[in-house]
Amino acid sequence: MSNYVRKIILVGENGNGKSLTCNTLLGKEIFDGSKRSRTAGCETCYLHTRSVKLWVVDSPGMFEPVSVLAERALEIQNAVKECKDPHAFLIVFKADSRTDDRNTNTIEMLRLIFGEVFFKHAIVVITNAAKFKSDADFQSYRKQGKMSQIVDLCQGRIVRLENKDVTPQKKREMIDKVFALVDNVSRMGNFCYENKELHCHREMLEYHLKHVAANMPVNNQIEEMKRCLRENLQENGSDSGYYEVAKIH
Ligand SMILES: Nc1nc2c(ncn2[C@@H]2O[C@H](COP(=O)(O)OP(=O)(O)OP(=O)(O)O)[C@@H](O)[C@H]2O)c(=O)[nH]1
Ligand SMILES: [Mg+2]
Repeated sequence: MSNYVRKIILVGENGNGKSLTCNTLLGKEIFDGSKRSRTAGCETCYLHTRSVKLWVVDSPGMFEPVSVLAERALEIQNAVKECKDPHAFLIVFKADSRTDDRNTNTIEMLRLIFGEVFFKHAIVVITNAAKFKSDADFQSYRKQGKMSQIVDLCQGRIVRLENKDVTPQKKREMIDKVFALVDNVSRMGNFCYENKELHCHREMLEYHLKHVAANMPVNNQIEEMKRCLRENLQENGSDSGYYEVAKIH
């Protein structure tokens, strides 16, 4: 067996099924995905069996508490401290998903937390896949509204996953699809996420946490953070066109 350990970080909005997806990938009930539980900080699990070497990081939901987004964002960024050189990020959405605006905000937050390079390693995962009545139903979901732009941003990588009530064989097939995408994005472990400007993102989030007004609407917080990050990156001598190129609206 090779030394390749798949390193995967799960991110996304609250309650979309990150913790249960971790459990599905691990094949074990490690993380609490019960109805009332909310993941509060990053949690890691390393699995080493005869056939699988896997490192999974579960992260807290993106928009809770909503009062100051930067607080959660800093916690989510800790995932790359806990799991250095990750191969892939799974952006978790769910089949009966929310409005386009929420999806767009998720993407903007991920860009603010991890930088544009994040999307080179990102895979869209849609949980609650049993809700799709057919393949055509899934195809129309992935083509609707902002979802198609998000999938394009992730270079077409999308997979559906049902974390409950599926046969072991079906579950195995879904897991294999996720792993195949992880292997593809990481070129069998030879290509890892790295962002030399991550400190600019962290400084911006720390600044925002200290200075943002507690009741500022989410969209205004995001705009404010983008402005601040642009300044930080420019001061750091980074590519100044960064945010103009990256927008998905
Ligand atoms: N039917 C079904 N329910 C799911 C699926 N995935 C998650 N759930 C349910 O959705 C709820 C939230 O799942 P979690 O895994 O805790 O979601 P999370 O993204 O970790 O939530 P936070 O930690 O709060 O951000 C739980 O009640 C799960 O049982 C799925 O594929 N199918
Ligand atoms: Mg969770």
